Amino acid sequence: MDMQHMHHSVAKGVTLEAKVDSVSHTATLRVGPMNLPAHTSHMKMPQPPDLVWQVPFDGWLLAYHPRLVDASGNSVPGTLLHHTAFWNENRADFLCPNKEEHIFGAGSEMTDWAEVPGYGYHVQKGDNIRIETMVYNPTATSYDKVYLEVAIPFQDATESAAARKNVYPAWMDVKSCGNSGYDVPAGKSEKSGTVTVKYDGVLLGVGGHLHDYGRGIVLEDTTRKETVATLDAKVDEKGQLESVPVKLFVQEGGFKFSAGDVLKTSATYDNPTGKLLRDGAMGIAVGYFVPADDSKMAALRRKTPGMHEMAGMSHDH
Ligand SMILES: [Cu+2]
Repeated sequence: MDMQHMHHSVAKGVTLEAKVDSVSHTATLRVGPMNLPAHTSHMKMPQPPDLVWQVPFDGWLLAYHPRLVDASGNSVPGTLLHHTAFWNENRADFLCPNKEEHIFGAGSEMTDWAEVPGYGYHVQKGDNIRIETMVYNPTATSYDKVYLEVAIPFQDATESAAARKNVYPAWMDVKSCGNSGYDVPAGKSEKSGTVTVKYDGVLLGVGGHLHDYGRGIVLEDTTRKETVATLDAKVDEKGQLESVPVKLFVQEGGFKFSAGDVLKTSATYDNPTGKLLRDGAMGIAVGYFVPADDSKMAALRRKTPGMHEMAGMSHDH
């Protein structure tokens, strides 16, 4: 638990339900139920505890389809999700080895992570996936018994289908390798940070994660002096985030990175509230990285999971 977590009270009765359907090859994770009174900020809302999904198979996770639903399975607006983050506690992140491998995330933008044919994120049976969820409710409607549901199509390693190429989720954060949250001042602002790639390889595509009033993310390879992607957010008339685009390089064979390249991520915000929003912002470019030599990535497996707790390097909030 870091200092940020301590500001929140823990929501009672929120559990993780995991269903693995071996016919449709889909794992469905449900976090809930959560009661979300109207007009409640993420700082005031009781938050779910961290929950852990133990992967019951060897294979690949192929895609992530997040949505918010009520008890009867009807859709609830994505704007109630402040943030969710999935971390593989058994592996270190390839860009920020001080952190666990950050394998999936979503916010109000509810970006659907589609399958990239031929690729997948490799998991081993027994891997512990830690799920952090933060909710809020900026709307005038109260919602009861809300569930975060994430459907994850997978391929079992024992299947006859050809093995997949491994992708490694790349989180390029304006806070570099620290906690992702930061204060956003009133009006227009920009924040940027860098991270160094230590492996040769390609980025298959890039999307982004912002919070409300976020306007855009730019990812640059400053070593090559190239802009990798410019992602302009879609916001509503109040400046609340609706979506962040995804740019794919799969057709071109990926955007090439070399070991030693410095990547710079910049996020812009335009906060119309007239107030500084404490811990209100994140700015992360998110992509899939394919290393030129996959065998080098085996060193990222952790022998003693849980070290992050002691180092105080858990994700933000
Ligand atoms: Cu966030």
